[in-house]
Amino acid sequence: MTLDISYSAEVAAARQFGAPIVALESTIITHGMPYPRNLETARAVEDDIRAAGAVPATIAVLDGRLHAGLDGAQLEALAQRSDAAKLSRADMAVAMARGMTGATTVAATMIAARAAGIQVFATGGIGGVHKGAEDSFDISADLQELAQTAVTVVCAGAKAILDLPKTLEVLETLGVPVIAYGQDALPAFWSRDSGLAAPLRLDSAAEIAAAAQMRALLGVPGGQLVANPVPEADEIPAAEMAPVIAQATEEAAAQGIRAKAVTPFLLGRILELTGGRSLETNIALVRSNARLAAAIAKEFTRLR
Ligand code: PSU
Ligand code: MN
Repeated sequence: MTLDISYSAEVAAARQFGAPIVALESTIITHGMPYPRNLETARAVEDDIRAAGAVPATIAVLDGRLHAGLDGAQLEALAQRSDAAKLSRADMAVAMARGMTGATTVAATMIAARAAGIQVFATGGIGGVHKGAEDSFDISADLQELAQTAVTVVCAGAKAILDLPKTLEVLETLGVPVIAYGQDALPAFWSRDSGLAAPLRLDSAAEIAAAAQMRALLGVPGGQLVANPVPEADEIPAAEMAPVIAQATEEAAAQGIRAKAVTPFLLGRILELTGGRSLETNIALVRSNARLAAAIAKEFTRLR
């Protein structure tokens, strides 16, 4: 048995001609944003990548088949269904064996991207160490995946709902390069500045692609995390987000929200508490990350 990936027509053509490809995750569609903004955003992000001269490959498991690139109808069906599973490293293979439909997290999308030969992937924010992890042990599988799987992940920083200092410590322990793009501070998803210094900084897509190449040449496994600050016009300052995040986090604890449900719950509550403003910022930052990822994908094709 071999892994049979279903490629969309544009991704199949890009693979054939060696054109730049950017992978996209789908949990942000099914569990990160409400319908219909999730669908509009997924389409806009794909168009941003095309406009930047690369090909988008949205990753998902549909009826047990791993897809790299969804057509319009598949994307719409996924965005509309409320029963899609949230698949990470632990569950993707089981979902495929059972013929299930599910969206891929950052970790699962990295696995799929590597299997499809795609070197770069854009998302909003990765998972990390949750606040209170000393009691809950809630640390996203995304962090381990970055240590193992050679894909460059472009995000806007770890989501600010997390314990960012602890997330940085774990990434350092795992040997994951955390690279702020164009600034010294680590961005914090909705905000440009987390108040923490980023361990590394690069200022061009070419350097980011070259660093991935060097890592591979050194024989070091794993990927790299690029933290691209949300555009200034779209940011919500960290001081404004802090009380909202604190309230949502308290509610999650009071309601006994656990495991995979934590991140979707927090994002949903923060959307309500900000009157929808956090969603607009989330959309803007994903689109900005997609444009940077396309530039990096083009540099990867130059290095080949
Ligand atoms: N970025 C967003 N919205 C999201 C996510 C990322 O803007 O919903 C998803 C990603 O799929 C990421 C997941 O892998 O949240 C993290 O979930 P957890 O904390 O359960 O590992
Ligand atoms: Mn978790």
